[in-house]
Amino acid sequence: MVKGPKLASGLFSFTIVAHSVLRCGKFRLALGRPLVMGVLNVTPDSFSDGGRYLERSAADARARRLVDEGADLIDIGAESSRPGAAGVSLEEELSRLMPVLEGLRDLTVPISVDTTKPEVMLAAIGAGAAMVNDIMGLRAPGALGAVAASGVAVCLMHMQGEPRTMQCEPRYGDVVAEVKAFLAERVAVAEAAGIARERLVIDPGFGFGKTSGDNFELLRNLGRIAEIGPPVMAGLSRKSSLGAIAGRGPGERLAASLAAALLAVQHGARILRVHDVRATRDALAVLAATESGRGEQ
Ligand code: 9MG
Repeated sequence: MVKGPKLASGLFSFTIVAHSVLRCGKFRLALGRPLVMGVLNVTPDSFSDGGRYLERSAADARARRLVDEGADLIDIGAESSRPGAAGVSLEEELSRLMPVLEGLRDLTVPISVDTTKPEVMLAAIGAGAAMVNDIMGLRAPGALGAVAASGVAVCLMHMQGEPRTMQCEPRYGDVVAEVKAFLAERVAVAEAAGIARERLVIDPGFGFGKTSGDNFELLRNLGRIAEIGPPVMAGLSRKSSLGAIAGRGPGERLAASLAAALLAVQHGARILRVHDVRATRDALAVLAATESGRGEQ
């Protein structure tokens, strides 16, 4: 039930809205309000928090802090996907990720694993991960099969090229139409492989083989991506397009990230992938109060 505008009688109108649910392993996440996914990189070289959480104890403490701050999910990545990053071996990725995952089995929110490797997906699901966040949209051979039989959620993201070279010369005719067509095709492929729609999330992949202009064009047109059906995830937090607009380095992009997060929700995003969970929850609370009229009480 959603509170609507005040009527002439002084009473409020109410509308019954059927909100969808994201199936995430043993979890069911209601999508009635925007969800916040907290980022945890157990890498030496991620663009924002690289090197800070390589120690298992530091990663563990960070994940629990993100939950305390209000994260609905935690996304753990053990291979950097920042522009220019080279891939890591399967062994290296597993050795960074698995001890952290094992230590977080008791976490009260779903853990998503940011990986493109089917072997990592399988190991992570075995260790309790409830979601796979794949910047390649399950295009690696074996990736569809690795997740299909499980009940985990999957984020299918768009990327032009690969992290090492993707920002060299991104080029589109119509970025929104091309990203939309790609994601619609990946949703169809995932469903045909047996991954139910209630397990799917789509993501235009801000910064992944896109110019700053492409990113803002996508943000402005997120509603067209949402027309595909599954909930849309937006990951703009601390990214360089925001730094370029605000003239700030990665550690100074909080205000720009919050602005982008609210704009993403207003244009149709249902999940925000962010570094600053508490601040994002506060910003979302202001948006929710504005939209529901709760601020009047
Ligand atoms: C891993 N990673 C980094 N940025 C991302 C984004 O914008 N979306 C998703 N799904 N994953 C991301």
